[in-house]
Amino acid sequence: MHPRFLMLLGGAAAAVGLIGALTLAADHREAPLIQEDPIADINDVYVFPNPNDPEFLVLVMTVNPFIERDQNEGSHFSPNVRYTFYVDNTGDAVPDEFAAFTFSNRVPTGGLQTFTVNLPGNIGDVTGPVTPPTVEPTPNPPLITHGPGGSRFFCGPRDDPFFFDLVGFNRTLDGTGTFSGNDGFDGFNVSAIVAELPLAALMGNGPGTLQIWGETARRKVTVVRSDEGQLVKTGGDFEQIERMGNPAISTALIPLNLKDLFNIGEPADDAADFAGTIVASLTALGTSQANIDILAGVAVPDTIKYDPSVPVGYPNGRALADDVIDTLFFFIFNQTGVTDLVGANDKSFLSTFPYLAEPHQPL
Ligand SMILES: [Ca+2]
Ligand SMILES: [Ca+2]
Ligand SMILES: [Ca+2]
Ligand SMILES: [Ca+2]
Repeated sequence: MHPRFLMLLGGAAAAVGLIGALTLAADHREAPLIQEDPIADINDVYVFPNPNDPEFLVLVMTVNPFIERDQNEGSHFSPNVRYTFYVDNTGDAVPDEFAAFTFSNRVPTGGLQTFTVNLPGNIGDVTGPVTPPTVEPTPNPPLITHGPGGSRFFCGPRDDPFFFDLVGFNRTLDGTGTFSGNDGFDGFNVSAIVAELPLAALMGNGPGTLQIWGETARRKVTVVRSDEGQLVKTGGDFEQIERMGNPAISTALIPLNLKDLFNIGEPADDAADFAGTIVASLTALGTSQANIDILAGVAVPDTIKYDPSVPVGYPNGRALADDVIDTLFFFIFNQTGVTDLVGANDKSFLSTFPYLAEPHQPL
């Protein structure tokens, strides 16, 4: 274990290995290529039941990390990127259902950007408006689109629900400080996609535990000159940019030279392609075999597992308020009580759709 973490533990644990270049945010800017592509950068994926009606499951994907309150106008979605939730209900980490969001071009005259999402079960599409950002002190109210079967959708700017003492973590690694409990994500916004879907439409006839992950993909575009001498854009297939299930797995446990590869991988291949790497990272951190086994069950494949018959709480699903980093620390550091001292988001979550707190606004 990194000597600085030994200090945090009062030197109680045995020291082995090094954290090395370990960095940690949930999944914000975690890999070299995605750092240059914030509009397709998945920060986090959340899976939790509607707190007022467990027959509905809420799926959240946040992108566009670290939007400052004065830069809210940057909160939008790319018309060239597809944002997808995949759902496996047969236990093989191969998708059985999906909900894929695509977006219109932004209208320069102030019209609303729109989204289109297919409904799981292949029963059609829903289109609705993206909630626009505003520079006013009060955010625009969330525009909620209702679909068949009680489904609901929101796309737009929100407070980043992730919380973690990122500076304290890096100072710990550098040997210049420790956790101070300051939320490094305090005051930042993200672009959020929230889908609430009937649980029955996702469950199929499988074993009762869902596996869910997010993916971004961009359409390959070719620009050619037509016979008339005009430039014509032709759309090709979608190419995967990033995928994400669990918080911090790629960020913390996949080495830098493999992060881009991990992002274009498929969960069904994770056991073959990345389990050895993840185990080696945990071993280097000093994680015991018993805790490695627990974390492997969470992170390989990199999907969020959710059994609706058990109360939600990471790693069973992931609710907005779950202190996922402390949960991961609990197992990584052998259940010794390492904490970043940040236990909650800087804003209160809503008890009603779209659940995420409203965005921070210019003062
Ligand atoms: Ca990411
Ligand atoms: Ca499947
Ligand atoms: Ca926040
Ligand atoms: Ca924490």
